[in-house]
Amino acid sequence: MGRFHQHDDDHGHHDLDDKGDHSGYATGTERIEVLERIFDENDRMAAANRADFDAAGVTAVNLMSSPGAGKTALLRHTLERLQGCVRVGIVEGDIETSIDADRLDGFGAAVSLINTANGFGGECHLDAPMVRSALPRLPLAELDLLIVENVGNLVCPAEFQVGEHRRAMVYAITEGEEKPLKYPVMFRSADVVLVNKIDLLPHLDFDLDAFYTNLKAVNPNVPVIETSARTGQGVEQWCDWLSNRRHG
Ligand SMILES: Nc1nc2c(ncn2[C@@H]2O[C@H](COP(=O)(O)OP(=O)(O)OP(=O)(O)O)[C@@H](O)[C@H]2O)c(=O)[nH]1
Ligand SMILES: [Mg+2]
Ligand SMILES: [Zn+2]
Repeated sequence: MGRFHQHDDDHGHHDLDDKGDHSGYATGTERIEVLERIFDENDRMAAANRADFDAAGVTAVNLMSSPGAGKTALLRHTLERLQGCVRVGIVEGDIETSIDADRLDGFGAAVSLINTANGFGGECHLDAPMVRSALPRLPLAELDLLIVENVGNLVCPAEFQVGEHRRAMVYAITEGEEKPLKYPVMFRSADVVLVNKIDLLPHLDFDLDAFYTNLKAVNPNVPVIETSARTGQGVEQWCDWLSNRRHG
């Protein structure tokens, strides 16, 4: 039984004297207050991060997706393409391992790794304090663009600002057409959606038109770029999108 266990009695109220496995969230109101406090603190830290990015002339992009949609694979192409013209920093968020940080090494970008299992309770998303903890390892003043690869997760990353100016979402066509309807929060909050693994289209029973209809239902005007980390399709357009969002 978890934190929100309710007694199955005919009074329909919590027995506050019962220690049981309750952990203090006796009423819905208290729970909302706790959540509001967490989000308030996060928003304050996100504002501090954004102020640091602005002071350094850095545009920050929060890159989010389900696990395995292709964030790191696309970032490898991105760094390769931008190398020499845009000074890029990466905050790489993972629960454990430096696998993705290692994959982004060697393209001239400064990479700062956050493992959430290392001091952040193994969280399944990045929040503003975590990103803040990664900033001292980056030469912010020497960067134009900071890309935060969030933890692979289609739900809670979208609930936490990390100080980004823009949000980019990678969606892979292997995930199913209905995902914008079932998991609307991230799709709704995205400033651009990369429709990735487009090279697999001939091999799948995937209805691209149905996906676009569903995406439009939750985020009508979001720009879309069809991409493939296999063939490099769409990477140029994506890099243009990133470059146009850089500060002067
Ligand atoms: N065919 C094809 N495979 C892709 C494409 N993009 C990524 N992949 C493959 O999909 C797998 C996952 O890609 P990653 O780049 O690790 O995905 P990710 O979103 O960074 O994953 P997490 O960081 O674990 O959330 C890898 O095996 C990639 O090679 C694509 O456009 N086409
Ligand atoms: Mg990755
Ligand atoms: Zn989470």
